[in-house]
Formats: sequence, C-alpha cells, structure tokens
Amino acid sequence: MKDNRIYVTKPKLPPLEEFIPSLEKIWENRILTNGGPFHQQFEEELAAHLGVPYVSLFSNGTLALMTALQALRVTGEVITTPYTFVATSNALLWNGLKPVFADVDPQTLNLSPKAIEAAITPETTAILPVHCYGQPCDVEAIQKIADDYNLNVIYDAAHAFGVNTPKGSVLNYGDLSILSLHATKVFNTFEGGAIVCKDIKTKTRIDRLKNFGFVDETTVVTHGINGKMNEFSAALGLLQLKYIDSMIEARQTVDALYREKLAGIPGISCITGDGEGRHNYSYFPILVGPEYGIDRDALYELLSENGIHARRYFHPLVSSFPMYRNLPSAREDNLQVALKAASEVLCLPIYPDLETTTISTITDIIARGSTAA
Ligand code: T4K
Repeated sequence: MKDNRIYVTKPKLPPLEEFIPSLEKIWENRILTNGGPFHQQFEEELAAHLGVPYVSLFSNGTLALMTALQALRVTGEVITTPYTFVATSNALLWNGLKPVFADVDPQTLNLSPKAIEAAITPETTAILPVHCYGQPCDVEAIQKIADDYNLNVIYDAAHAFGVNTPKGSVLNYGDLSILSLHATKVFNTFEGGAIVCKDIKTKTRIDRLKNFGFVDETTVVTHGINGKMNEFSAALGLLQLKYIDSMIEARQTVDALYREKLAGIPGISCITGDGEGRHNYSYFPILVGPEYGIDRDALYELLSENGIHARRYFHPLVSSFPMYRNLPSAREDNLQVALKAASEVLCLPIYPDLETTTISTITDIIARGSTAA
C-alpha cells in the first residue's frame, strides 16, 4: 500500500538514466570499494566544491566523528551540546571520552561560548560543537576559547553541507569538521560521511585510521577501523554535485514560503540565522511557545492526524538518555535553554520538491491549531 504521509524529508535523487553509466563502469571495473576511481574523484571534486583543503570520505557521519576524535588523539573531557542527534556524544563514549554538556544559545540553539568557557576543567582537551540545523556556531568566539585554553575543536557539521560564513566555508573552522551524507541530509550518498581537514599529514592519518591502519599491503601502523565509502556511494555523490546548487535553491524557496505563511501566528517562531554567508535550509524548525493555542506535542499529533509527520529534533535532550543522565553536567539547571528548546521545537517537512499546496496545508493546520485551545 502506498504511504501518502508527508515526512520531514524526502531524499532527492538525480535522474536514474544519468546514474546508469557510472553503474556500468563499476560493473565493468569490479572495483567496488577500498579507494577506487570514483572514491578518488569524489574526494577531489567534493573538496573543490566545498572550498576546503582536504576531504576524507567515510561510510557514515558517525564513523567520521569517531575517527576524527582518534585522529587528534583526544583524551579526557570534551565539552559538547545536549541539543543534537545522539551520534554526537555517542562518538565520545565510543572513544572512552567523558562528555561535558554545556547549554546552548537561545537564538541559534548552538553551544553558547560563555557556557563552554564555564565548563572548562583541567581535564578538558577539546570542544565538540554542532552547527545545529546548519546554522553556523559562533566560530570566532569558540576559536578564541580554544586558543586561550589550548583545546582542539572538532565541529559536528553533519547538517552544514555547503554552508558558508562571509569568510568562506564554515567547514574550515576548528581543527576538523565532519559531515553526514545520510539519506535524510541536504546532500546524500544513501549513507556516507566525511572529515574535512587542513593539511596532508592529518589527511594521511585519517585515511589510515579509516582503512584498518594500513600504509601498504603489509604494513599496519595504527589501530584503524573500517570507515571507507564504497564506489556506489562515491559515484552517486559525484552526480549529486551537479544538482546540489539547484536543490539548495529549491529548499530556500520552501523556507521562504513557510516564513511568509507562519508570520503572525501567535506563539510560533522560526529560528533565524544572522543572515550572513550562505545557508543550506537543511531543516525547518519552529518553536511552539506558550502563547500558541496548544502545546508542541499536541501540534505534532494534530499534524500527524492530517498525514504530516513532523519531527521533534532534538527532543529528548541527549543528556537525558540513560548513559548520560548521571553526569553532573546533565543536570537540568545546567541546560535550561536547551531543555526549553527541546520542549518547544518541531521540525516541519522540508525538501526540494515539497509542493506549495502541501506547504499551505501544513501552515493552515498550524494556523487552525492556534485557536484550538
Ligand atoms: N551528528 C548529527 C548532528 C546528526 O544529525 C547525525 C545524523 C549524525 C551526527 C550522524 O550522521 P550519520 O551517521 O547518520 O551519517 C535521522 C538520520 O538517520 C540521521 O542521519 C540524522 N542525523 C538524524 C537527525 O535523522 P532518524 O532516526 O530521525 O531517521 P528516520 O529513519 O526516522 O528518517 C526521518 C524521515 O526521513 C523518515 O520519517 C522518512 C524520511 N526518510 C528516511 C530515510 C532513511 C526517507 O524518506 N527516506 C529514507 O531513506 O535519524
């Protein structure tokens, strides 16, 4: 039976006939993975497209994150946000690191530089911020803290494909940035991820770490893992690069239409960036405040009853999950802004071919909900 529900996202794929020649090449070469020709070409073209020095491709964003922490030999405590997908802090636990949660900024819902500074202890070695919904963190302030306290910065840029500050790609800030190229992201290779780094020495270490630690056929120099991207995903990524600009433009149209139609509904606010640089419109989060007729969960249900499956990204807070909730930094009074956001946020469907009529249906339901109390 066909599922007619509207989901928070719908992956965009290039025309199938354009992908067939790449598939034929893979079938002909029978090089399916382990750094084949598509992998090599995609790494180069992706770095050029993003305006970054080096890219190492991964099979997903989570392995990229876990490997980034290994690449910098991070130890001890890492300051991070509770307002994220659970992969962010799970990557710390997988590396035997202690997450220290700090609160977020009420405007951007990204880690607050002030809260970061207050969380630093003698055990702190790194900061792991997230460019949540693709909105850049306060990268300059975070870099200043990192320099003052001699800390590494690894950005979880899973949402920030193609995002620029006025000074260029947001991925050039910090020591490393990681991307997710998962099906639900702005740019997808089915599953996929990447680490962006600044020098060839670091790239070489990352590339060894993602390939079992191999240097050559018989030499293994480190405790690597298998994080490699396969040729199918790399070939798809290469083709997606042709379409990414138009996909982001189409998302921008959806974003603008939502903002226009939601303006003036009491209690509904949209998260707004600083308007500088280039955004990617990866999510469309709204905050359902106390002045709205019903609470966020009731609006979620109302939309759901009408076939619209919005998502509460990021509720519940990561810090409330069993493996984190006993940490001192997980205390609710330490994370008040994040807690409030998690109780009010609702991410509305956004994808390039979301129809105008569907957007109107969604915003009409939201407008009706405001008088439903
Ligand atoms: N850091 C951050 C900040 C992240 O947000 C993520 C991932 C990561 C790190 C880790 O990166 P990866 O290891 O995943 O590369 C989804 C994604 O699975 C996850 O990648 C993403 N963040 C997270 C925010 O969202 P779920 O559990 O909400 O996905 P799911 O399956 O419920 O999909 C959401 C909706 O998308 C569905 O209702 C239908 C639609 N959909 C989904 C898939 C998979 C499709 O239409 N087609 C599809 O193929 O986690």
